[in-house]
Amino acid sequence: FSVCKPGQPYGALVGAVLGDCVGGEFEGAEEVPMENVLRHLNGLDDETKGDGTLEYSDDTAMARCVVQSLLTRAGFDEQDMARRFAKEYSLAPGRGYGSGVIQVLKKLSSSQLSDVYQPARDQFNGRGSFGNGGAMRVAPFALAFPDLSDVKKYSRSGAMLTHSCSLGYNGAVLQALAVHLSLQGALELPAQFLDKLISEMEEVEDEEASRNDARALKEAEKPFCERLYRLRDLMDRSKVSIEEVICELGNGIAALHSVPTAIFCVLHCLQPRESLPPHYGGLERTMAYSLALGGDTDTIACMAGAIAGAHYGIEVIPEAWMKCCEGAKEAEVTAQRLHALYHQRAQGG
Ligand code: R7I
Ligand code: MG
Ligand code: MG
Repeated sequence: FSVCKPGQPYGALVGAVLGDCVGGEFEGAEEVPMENVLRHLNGLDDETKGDGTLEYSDDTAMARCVVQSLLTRAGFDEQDMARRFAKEYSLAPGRGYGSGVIQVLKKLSSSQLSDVYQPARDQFNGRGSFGNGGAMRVAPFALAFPDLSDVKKYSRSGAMLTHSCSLGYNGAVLQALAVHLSLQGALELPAQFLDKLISEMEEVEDEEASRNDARALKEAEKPFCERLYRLRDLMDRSKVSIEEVICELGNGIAALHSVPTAIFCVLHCLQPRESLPPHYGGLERTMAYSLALGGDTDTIACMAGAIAGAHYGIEVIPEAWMKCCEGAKEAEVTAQRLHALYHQRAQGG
């Protein structure tokens, strides 16, 4: 494995929190003019606003549980993580959770539960959820484990605590891979980054369970791979409209309609774009662009923020943004501790 630059792991977790907090403003909006996005983002510089005025949602609430569980157990422990999800929900149920996952979180708090994966399997007539709730909280897995195979294995299991449909948990695997590769500097070569994601997902989606789910839901044979190929076509075009991105990749609450989209936002914003202010750096461009897509903006910006934050590092994050977003400072501290876990594992400790 290669080693990442100092500020990057912090950038990944903080980027995710910022995306969730700033994206909440437009969640569910069908059309979001770029001028509204820029007005919202400019407003963050307003000194008169208090600290943490933009609250985080379920995306960050669950990611915090993942971080705390990985740190406390020094690795993945499904019982502990499930307990933390349930407890967090019972303490703060109003963070905007998906309407289905609430049932899982309630069942997970039962002391009689013998299999923590069972409530997720019961969702949606036994097929499990394909929502993006597994993917939105997955970044800490990418930070904690040095081996790609561990990142894949544990991000999948972590997602399956609430999302047992392969179109849900494979989205989490894809997002974790993107953050992990970005931490290693893979976005310096965007075409190879995408090739690597495709070759990994070709293998992931080759599994029988994935093939069965894809068939049952009338999706392509390998749905995430198919989207990644579409993403590559979009990147090759000289001009792409917001409408085309939404049409080809989606902006919805399903992992399939949001994880590839978040990856596209990052890749598209690696360079300056006409529609975005020239003084914006790459992370700010990624945030603004993600919000302008509308739909599941908090989650798409959260996932794009994690990948972009891993690439650009924490140094480029505007201080004013750090201040307004609830949980951003805390994410910086916990990312440091997670990164220590990574080093411990990398050294075989
Ligand atoms: O995936 P999940 O945790 O929701 C995450 C989203 C993020 O945008 C958050 O910011 C928050 O707003 O919610 O929650 P789920 O309830 O598992 O899935 C979300 C929604 O996807 C469900 O409420 C359904 O509308 C839809 N969905 C399905 N619909 C039909 N059949 C997910 N799986 C299915 C399915 O199998
Ligand atoms: Mg949310
Ligand atoms: Mg959302």
